Amino acid sequence: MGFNNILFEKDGKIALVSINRPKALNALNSETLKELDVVIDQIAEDDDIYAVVLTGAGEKAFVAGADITEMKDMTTVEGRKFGILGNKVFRKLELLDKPVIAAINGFALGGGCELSLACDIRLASEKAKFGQPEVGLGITPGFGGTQRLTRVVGLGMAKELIYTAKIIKADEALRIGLVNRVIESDKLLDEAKALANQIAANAPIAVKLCKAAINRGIQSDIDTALSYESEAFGECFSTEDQKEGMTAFTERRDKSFKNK
Ligand code: DAK
Repeated sequence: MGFNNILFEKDGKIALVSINRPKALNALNSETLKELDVVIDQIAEDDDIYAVVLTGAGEKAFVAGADITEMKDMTTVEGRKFGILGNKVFRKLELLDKPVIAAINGFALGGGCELSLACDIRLASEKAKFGQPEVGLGITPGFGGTQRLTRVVGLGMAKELIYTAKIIKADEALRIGLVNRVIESDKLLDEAKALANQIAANAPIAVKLCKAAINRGIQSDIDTALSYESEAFGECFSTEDQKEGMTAFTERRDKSFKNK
């Protein structure tokens, strides 16, 4: 399927997805959300993709939020439909069984900040700016901001960002733990791809099980969470890659994982 608002390419074992509406600062309209939904399904079904980099096309924005022009005149029913679609797509991304790295190259506001929060790892360029401006528009964050931001930066910091609607720069995002690191703008994509390739060099099923255990465990009490880890650990022993990883170690040779 061809996309109007998304660029999708494969590079070895990684996929690069770019939200591609630079004239609207990559704002998420319904069509873009639907295309993102399709691309996530394609990635999920492709056994040769081990990790994903998600970024925004153009110089200025990762994603400047949900599309205000489209939302402005929505009826209650349309607004609800739009919210359900966005939440479904963001959750699908969060649950995708491959790690997703957000390469945040500019504005990540509202739904854009929330999109980065549905990714596993956030890398920011020096030009990146973050915020949840929704209350200034008369709405609440609607794509998980009140929940995922709180889990990443903590209660006090999330409340300050959401209640004030202020926009923070990359260095402040790093200080509060919203991003893992800040990178020179022209090196951002290469570093994000290098990180994705570093992940892709490991056993993909083990990485997938780690993602599921972390994501499920963070919402559970410690005993339940540790049981997820035990389950995941046990499951690894049914894979060829576990045999390969350990045999390669004992034979002192390079390993070759097959995603099996
Ligand atoms: N939507 C639509 N168009 C946008 C946009 C957006 N979010 N952000 C920017 N654009 C468009 C601008 O209208 C402009 O288009 P033209 O006028 O050239 O046609 C073009 O992108 C360039 O923008 P600017 O001219 O404004 O560029 P500046 O450098 O001057 O300013 C800016 C950049 C990022 C500071 C500014 O564009 C801005 O403040 N943008 C809006 C940022 C924002 O407020 N984002 C949050 C959107 S609200 C829910 C579900 C979801 C949500 C809420 C509820 N439910 C489930 C209930 C999510 C809400 C949001 O994300």
